[in-house]
Amino acid sequence: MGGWMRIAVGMAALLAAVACGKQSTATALLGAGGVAVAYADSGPGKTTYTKPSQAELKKRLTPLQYRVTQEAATEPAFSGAYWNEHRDGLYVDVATGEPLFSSRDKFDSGTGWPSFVRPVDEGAAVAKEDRSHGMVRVEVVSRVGASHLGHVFDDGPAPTGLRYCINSASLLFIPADRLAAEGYGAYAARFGGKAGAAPQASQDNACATPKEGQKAGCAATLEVAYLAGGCFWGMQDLIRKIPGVVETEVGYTGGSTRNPKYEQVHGGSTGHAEAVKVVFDPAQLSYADLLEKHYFRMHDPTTPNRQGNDVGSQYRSAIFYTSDAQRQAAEAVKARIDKSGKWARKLVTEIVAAGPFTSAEDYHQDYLEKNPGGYTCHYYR
Ligand code: MHO
Repeated sequence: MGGWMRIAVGMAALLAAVACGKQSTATALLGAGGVAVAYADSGPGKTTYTKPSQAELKKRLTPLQYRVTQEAATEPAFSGAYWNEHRDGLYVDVATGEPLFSSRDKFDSGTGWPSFVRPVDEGAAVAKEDRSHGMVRVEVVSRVGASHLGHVFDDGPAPTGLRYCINSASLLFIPADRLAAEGYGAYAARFGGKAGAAPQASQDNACATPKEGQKAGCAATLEVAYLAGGCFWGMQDLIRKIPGVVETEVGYTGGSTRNPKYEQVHGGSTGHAEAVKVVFDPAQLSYADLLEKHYFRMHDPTTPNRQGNDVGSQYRSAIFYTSDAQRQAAEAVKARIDKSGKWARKLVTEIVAAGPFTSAEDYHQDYLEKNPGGYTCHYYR
């Protein structure tokens, strides 16, 4: 502990053009050539983190985790596991396990991405210049594994004024009471006692409210769709295979209770629909094509509260849009199919705004992969 050797690489060259248009604290994290500072590998706890090979990472990480940490993709806002995580604990690099951020530095930024005012240790996250997507931003990568984590902006709350805007998909959360068991015992002391007041979110948040003519700083490169069309086992099994789909997850949405369980949804009284959350790459697959070439063909969109033998509002046909562009595309596709005469009856598919999505129990995830030949009523028509 202590004695963190700080090796400044070159002189601190400050870049003028950043997302906020002024010389910023975030930019000051950068050093010459965009390589800020390197730190000797000594710190609390384990110090021997290594980056696994690409082949190993491909095996160990989910496709989304791989895309984000190794290829610098940005997950859709409000879609990840941790933007709404409020428990005490440590966030580590999902690729290497190296400690990155503490819940004690986390705040609700309103952006839909987990946000922190600083890394858990000085230098645990390293700043790099990023000129992709027509913006000049300060990218944040992990120190050992160089995993892409997100970006840092200078519109954060006290005490640092920084906002580390991080992808959930690059993180693994270790709850405070699991630290010792997971090999992070050296960090346990930091979570003793009551958590102090969380930093207050800044009102001037570049991601939530980009300035006129300015792209949103956190610019997601991936998009998320929430689709319901009957038993989610069969829906997920077909959607998973569509080129451009990065990740799927089954769950419940569109209901009136919080954190529903399968039995409650199956009873039909909560109003939830069995749905598939689809993270996809819009550069490979447009939302309209996802609907028109796949979703509307893999189920019968004309049977109210019913799909095959499954009857009940949890089996309704419904599209939960996450943006106005999605709403418009969904309405246009639905009208086009109605007009085409493909179906003898009118489409009954609901098009409604997305709300909370609760992941279904593990045994429902990828059910037909775990149970080949299991029940499904979905096929292309
Ligand atoms: N008919 C199936 C539907 C399951 S789906 C996950 C069953 O009742 O097992 O609702």
